[in-house]
Amino acid sequence: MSTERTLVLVKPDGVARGLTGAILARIEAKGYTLTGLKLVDADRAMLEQHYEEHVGKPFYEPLVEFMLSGPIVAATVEGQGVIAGFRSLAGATDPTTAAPGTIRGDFGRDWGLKVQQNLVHGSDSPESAERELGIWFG
Ligand code: RTP
Ligand code: MG
Repeated sequence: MSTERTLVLVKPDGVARGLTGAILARIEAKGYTLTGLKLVDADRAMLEQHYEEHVGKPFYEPLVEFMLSGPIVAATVEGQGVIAGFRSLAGATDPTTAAPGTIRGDFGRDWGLKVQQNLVHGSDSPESAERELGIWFG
């Protein structure tokens, strides 16, 4: 497994609930390294690029609106196999079904249909990571 880098976002719900530190602590405890970190007020153009794969899906517009609703913490995270590794730490997309022990399983609330409020984002492939890091860290 090679050293990789990935984009992690603590979404507006995670920042608003004061969970940024707890989430970053799990990343560091796992042995991954934070190599970039900032608080960002995203704009629509960035989010349209970030979520381009989801354009046209029913959850797309509510997702973009949610990501505009407050500050986001953006992090560059490096480590062996960190792309899949962070997604394991994050857990399943829907916090109502994410396993205990994961970020979404432990901290995610049952938001009913508001699946977008799942605390974190992590890139899903090396190609996505490079593309997304370009958007958030330019
Ligand atoms: P992420 O990209 O945020 O790391 O999460 P993911 O890969 O687990 O989920 P993805 O399928 O890429 O979806 C991106 C984000 O869209 C919201 N979502 N809502 N049915 C729905 O209402 C729905 N499905 C997805 C979530 O915020 C998800 O993280
Ligand atoms: Mg995704």
